[in-house]
Amino acid sequence: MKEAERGEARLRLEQGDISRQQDVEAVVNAANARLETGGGVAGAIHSAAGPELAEEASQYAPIEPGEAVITGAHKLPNDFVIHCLGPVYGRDKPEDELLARCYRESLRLAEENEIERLAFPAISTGAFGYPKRAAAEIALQTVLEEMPELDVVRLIKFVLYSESDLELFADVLENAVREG
Ligand code: AR6
Repeated sequence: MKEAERGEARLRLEQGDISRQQDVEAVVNAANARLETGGGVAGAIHSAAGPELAEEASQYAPIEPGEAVITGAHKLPNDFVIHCLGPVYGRDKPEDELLARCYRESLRLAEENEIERLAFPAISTGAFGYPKRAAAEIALQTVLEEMPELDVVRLIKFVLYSESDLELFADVLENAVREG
């Protein structure tokens, strides 16, 4: 299952590169605490946005696991970047709560900034080592729970990098919707 609805909001799973999303006002960055460029999502977002992104973000650094901050998107085809620091698996605890907080905080910032459409990557599932299925369960459950409460956000995309990650998220979404 690649789509679900709750209240007036729609959730959609796609395969792609988070730094090339034309149809959303905000993209979420799987950030590091210093809000600098890095590998994976952060590397793609910072290199597409240009050095002004790190310059703007530096005023908010360092951030804590589970925390999110918002900046402009500079050369990206979006208006905003929401930078969220996910937990490092096995180090930042309780990791499930910290990961859920990332998604909730990002949605809260989207609402505050009148963002109707945003895209998430699979936070913490790369360099930070969070097992993908467990991370997908938390990500999708948290977003599905929040969706009925949203006043502004209408579209939440998950942009997964590989076909196999897309299939994994689709399987987890089907189970989450079936279980209520
Ligand atoms: N678009 C969408 N997803 C991607 C992309 C992309 N361009 N590139 C990788 N992924 P990661 P984390 C997937 O490591 O685990 C950075 O160096 C990837 O396959 O980006 O939260 C930062 O500076 C994986 O499933 O984020 C931090 O230090 C997922 O995105 C640290 O890594 C997240 O992988 C953050 O680690």
